[in-house]
Amino acid sequence: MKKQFAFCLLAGILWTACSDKASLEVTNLRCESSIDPQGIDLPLRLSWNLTSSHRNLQQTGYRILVASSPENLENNRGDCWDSGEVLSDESLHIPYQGPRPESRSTCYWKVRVTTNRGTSAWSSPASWRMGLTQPADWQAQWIGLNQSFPGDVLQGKTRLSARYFRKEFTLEDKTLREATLYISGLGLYEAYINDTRIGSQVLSPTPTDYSKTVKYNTFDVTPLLSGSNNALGVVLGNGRFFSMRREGVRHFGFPQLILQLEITYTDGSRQTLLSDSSWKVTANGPIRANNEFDGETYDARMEMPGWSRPGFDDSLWRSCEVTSPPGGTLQAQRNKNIQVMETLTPTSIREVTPGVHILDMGQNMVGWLALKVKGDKGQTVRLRFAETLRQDGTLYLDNLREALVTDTYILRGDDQPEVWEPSFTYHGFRFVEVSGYPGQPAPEDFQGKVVYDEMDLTGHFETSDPTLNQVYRNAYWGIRGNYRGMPTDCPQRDERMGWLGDRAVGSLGESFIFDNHLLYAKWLDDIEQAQREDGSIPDVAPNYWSVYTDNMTWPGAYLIMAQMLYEQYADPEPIARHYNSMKQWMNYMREHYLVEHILTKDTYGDWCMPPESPELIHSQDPGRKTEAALLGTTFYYRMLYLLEGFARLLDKPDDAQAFAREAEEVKNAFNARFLHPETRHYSNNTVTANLLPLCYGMVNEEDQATVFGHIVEKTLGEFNGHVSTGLVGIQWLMRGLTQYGRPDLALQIATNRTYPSWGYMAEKGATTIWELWNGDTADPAMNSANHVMLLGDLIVWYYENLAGIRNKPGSAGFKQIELKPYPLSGLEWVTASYHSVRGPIASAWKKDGGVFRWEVTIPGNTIARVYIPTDGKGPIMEGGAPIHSVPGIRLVETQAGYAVYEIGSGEYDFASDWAM
Ligand code: RAM
Repeated sequence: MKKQFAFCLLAGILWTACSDKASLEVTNLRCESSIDPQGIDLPLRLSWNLTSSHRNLQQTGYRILVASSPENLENNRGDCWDSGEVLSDESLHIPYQGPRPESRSTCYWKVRVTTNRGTSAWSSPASWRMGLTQPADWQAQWIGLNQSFPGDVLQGKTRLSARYFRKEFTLEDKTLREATLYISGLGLYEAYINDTRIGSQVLSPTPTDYSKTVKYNTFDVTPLLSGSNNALGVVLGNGRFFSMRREGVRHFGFPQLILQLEITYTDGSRQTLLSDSSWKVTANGPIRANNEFDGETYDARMEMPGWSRPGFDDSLWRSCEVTSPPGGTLQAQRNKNIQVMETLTPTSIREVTPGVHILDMGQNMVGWLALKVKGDKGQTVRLRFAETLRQDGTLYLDNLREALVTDTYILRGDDQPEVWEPSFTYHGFRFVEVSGYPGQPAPEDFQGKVVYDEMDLTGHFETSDPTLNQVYRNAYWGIRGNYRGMPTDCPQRDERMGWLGDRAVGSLGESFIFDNHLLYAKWLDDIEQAQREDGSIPDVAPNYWSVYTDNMTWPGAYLIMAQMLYEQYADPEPIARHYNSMKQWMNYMREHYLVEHILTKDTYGDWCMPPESPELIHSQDPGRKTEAALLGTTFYYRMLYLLEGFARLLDKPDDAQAFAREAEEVKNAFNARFLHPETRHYSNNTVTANLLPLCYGMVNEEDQATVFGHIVEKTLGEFNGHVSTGLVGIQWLMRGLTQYGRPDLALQIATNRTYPSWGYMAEKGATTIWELWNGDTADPAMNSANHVMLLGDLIVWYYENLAGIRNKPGSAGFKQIELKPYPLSGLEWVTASYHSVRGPIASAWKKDGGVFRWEVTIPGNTIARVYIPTDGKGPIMEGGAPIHSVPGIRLVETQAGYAVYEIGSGEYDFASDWAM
C-alpha cells in the first residue's frame, strides 16, 4: 500500500528548540493549496502549531524558507522563497509568496519562530508536492467502452458489470528514481500494479458534478515497480457516474478512466505511460453487477488470476475506445478519500428459517460485510442489509424503499476458505440476512467494514450522564456514516444525497468531532457548481437530484458552512471564493421572492417536527407548524447578517453597509408583520417562531425576555419539557435556551428518554440518530434510522456549553478561546477535548463535594478567557496556590456565578467553591 499525496502534501511532526530544548516546539507543519489547472491560482498556504512546556507562549514573528531541494533547505537557502523576518503572531494559512512552483515539483520548507520565550531553532523540514497544475500536463486520454454488455441493466434499477482495464509496460534499463500515478476512474476505481492494490482508499475518487470537475488522485508507486516487465490494471464501478436509477437521477455515462504514470530515472530521463486506445478492456470479470443502492454481485468463478501482472493472456479482451471526456476540469482531490476506518464483528448470529441467518453487528453502521466461506463451486451466498428487524426477527426492509441492498457471492469452490468483500457498493445496516451459506456460519466468518472519509478524530466528550453519552455515541456513528465524499442525508435507502439543509448548523457540531475542513470546503464547491445561471441554489449538491425549490433554509447552509469554516479553521478562502455566488443567490431571492421585505417562499417548513400522531411523518396541525414567511424572512435576515460579516472580512465596506441597511429594513418589516402587539409572541407562537428571531438578533431588547418566556412556557406546558421543533428550530434550541438563561431546560431536553427526544431514540434501541422523532412508529416512506439532521446544535452545545470550549465570538480558529462550562445540577462531571487548528484544547471539570475542580489545556500562541464557576465564597486556587498569586493569570471581571480570568497557553488546574 502506497502513501497518497493528495496533490499537495505536507509535513510531519517536528520539534525545534531554543535555549531550553524541551520548552518550545514548532509542530504539525502543513501546507494547503487550491492551485488547479483551471487557472484558479489561490495561494499555497502554510501553517504550524506551537507548543511549550512553559505557559503563555506567544509568537511574535516567523521566518519561512522554501527550497527546491532538501540540501538547499539544509543550507538555509530558500531558493523558492525566503519570507524574511516577519513580525506577526499568525501561524495559520500564511500565503506562500515565491514564484509559482512547477507541476510535479516538491517544495521543502521549514520555519523558525520568535516568541515571548525566545527564538526557536529551525523546525525539521516538511515538504509538499505540486500536482498537475496545467491543462497541458495531462497527455492521457479518457478511455472506456461506450456500450453495455450482456447482463447489464440500463433502465430502472441499473446494473453494470465492472470494467477491467490493463496495460503492460517495460521499464528502461536504468535506475528508477520515482514513479507517480495520477488517476481518475469514473464513477469509482480500484487500481493495481503487478497484482498489488494501489493505496487503501475505497469508493474513490470523491463524487462531483463530473461535467464541471473531475478529481484525480496521486500515488507514489515507486516500490510497486520491479524488473523490466510490469503491468497496470484498473477496475471501474458505476458510483455516481453511471447513475443508480435512470429516472430522476443525474446520469453521466458508461465508466471511463484517465491515468498517467510518470517514471523518472536517476539520470533525469522520464518515461510516461498514458491511458489511450492501446489499453485492453473486458467486462467479463468477476464483478457481474454493481450499484450503490442495490448491491454487488461477484462471481468468483470468473476471476482472472494475474490479470494485472505482466504476461497475462488478454487476447480475448477488447481494445479500449477513446471516449469523449466527461467534461469537467481535472483537479487534484484535496479532501481525503474514503477508507475502511473500523472493523466490527457480529455480536450474534441466529437462524430464523432453515438456512437463513440473521447477523447482528451490534451497531447501525455504514459500509459492507466481508465474508469467509468454504463450499462448492457455484454455491451462492446472498447478503441483505437492514437497520431494524421485524417482530418475527426477519429483516425490516420497508424503509429502504426501492433499494435492493443485496450482495451476492458465487463461490470458486476452493479447498481453502474463500474471502470476499464488495468493491463498488455500500450499505447502511445493523442486521444482515445471510442465505445460501454452505455449512453453519459463525460470527468470525464475517467482518463489518466501516467506511467513511478518512478524517482525523478531533474531539472527545464524556460526562457523568449516561443518556448524554449514549446520544453522543449515536451522533458519532451517524455523522461518520454519512460522510461519502459529501455529507449525505442517509446511507441506506434509495436516496443518499447531499441535502444542504441537513448540515447547516450540524456541520459546526461535527467539526468538533471530526476534522471536516476539507470535506466541507469541497462541498461548498459542489454547491457553487450546482448554482444556476440565474443565481438559484439547489437543495441538493452535487445535483444528482435536481431540486431547485428556492427556499431560504436549505440553500442558506451554503453561507452558514462558509462561516463555520472561517470560525473553526480560520480559513477565509471559502468565503472569498464563494462571495460572488452567495451575493448572486441573495439577489435572485430578493428579486423573485421578497415582498415588502418579507421573504414569502418556503418549501419544507420546520421539517420533521414531532407530529401530533405517531404514524405521521409531518404534522398536519396548523397550530404546530411554523409559518413559511417567518422561516423565509428570519433566514433571509440571517443571510444578510452573514454577508455583512463576509463583506467586512473581504474589505468591501459598501457591500457591508448595504447588507446592514437592508437587514434593518427586514427586521422592522418582520416585527411589524409577525410580532403580536399585545402578547409579544411571533406568528402562531411555536417555539421555532419565537426562537429564530431571538437567536438571530431580530427581537428588540425590551421584548427579548417576553419572547423567551413564550419559548419556555410552550416547552414546559404543551410539550411537557420536550423538543417541539424540526430541522430548522433545532439548529438554535440548545444554545438559545442556554444563552437566555435556561440551560437547565436544555439539559432536560437533552436527557429526556421519553418521546420526543434523542434519548427516546436510544431508549428504543437506536445506535444512530433517526430522521424522525417518531422513527419507531411513523410511515416507512421516509423514515431512515440514520439521519443526522435532527441533531441541530446539540453537539455544538455539548462542546461549547457543557464542556465550555468555544471560539471567542469574533475570533477565527481559536486564536482567542472562551472557556465557559455550565456545571448544571444533574451533571457531576464533563471531560472533553478538541484538537483545534492551533492545537489541543481540553476542559475536564468535576464537582467534588463543595469544590469545583477544573483542568484546562490551552494551545500555544492563543489566549483564553476562562469563566471559573464560583459561588463567590472561598478563594479560587490554581495548582494549589491562590489564583491571584499565580503569574500570568489576569482577573478580568466577576459575574453572576463566574470569575473571569485571562490566561495564556499551558495546563491549568483550578479549584473554586461551588456549593450548588
Ligand atoms: C428528505 C431527505 C433530507 C431532507 C429532504 C427535504 O428526502 O432525506 O433529509 O433534507 O427530504
